[in-house]
Amino acid sequence: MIKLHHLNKSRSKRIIWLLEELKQPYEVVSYQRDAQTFLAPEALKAVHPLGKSPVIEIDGKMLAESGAITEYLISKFAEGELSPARGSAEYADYLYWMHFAESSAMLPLLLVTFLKREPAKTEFLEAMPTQKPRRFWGTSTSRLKTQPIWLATNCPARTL
Ligand SMILES: N[C@@H](CCC(=O)N[C@@H](CS)C(=O)NCC(=O)O)C(=O)O
Repeated sequence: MIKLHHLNKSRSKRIIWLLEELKQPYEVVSYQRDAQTFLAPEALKAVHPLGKSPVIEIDGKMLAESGAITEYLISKFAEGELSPARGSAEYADYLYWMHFAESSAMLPLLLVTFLKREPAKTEFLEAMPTQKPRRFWGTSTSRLKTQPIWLATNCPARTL
């Protein structure tokens, strides 16, 4: 059964909506944000290098990134529904909006959210530019040492 590592007040809700829409059985493992910092608890670092949600366990692997999870679940379970035909003009739009949400749109939206908070509630932001990338690169490097083809096997796009 699919397992969803779900953080309260997070993008992970999108995955719950999608799993409901797809009528797939799933189990939720819940994590609560720290009341002061609003960050995820340490326990989430056991399933995601940066301690982020959503993460799903499916087909014997862990998959993070809400966009990747969405695309994977749709390609596996939607049977041609919920996305246009691959290669169609609509498919280009579908990809655009799927990626826009987490790239061009997300940073300004987050900045607006944080700038509205009192300074005392955004102190954790100062640590992020050093801690998160260090953790990300550490995890990526150790992954590359054991699995040089990191992104996927038989996938020319990995070289881009
Ligand atoms: N690009 C990732 C972002 C994941 C992400 O930042 N998740 C937030 C919740 S919306 C999180 O886990 N924040 C807790 C933290 O950074 O400690 C995705 O789309 O899944």
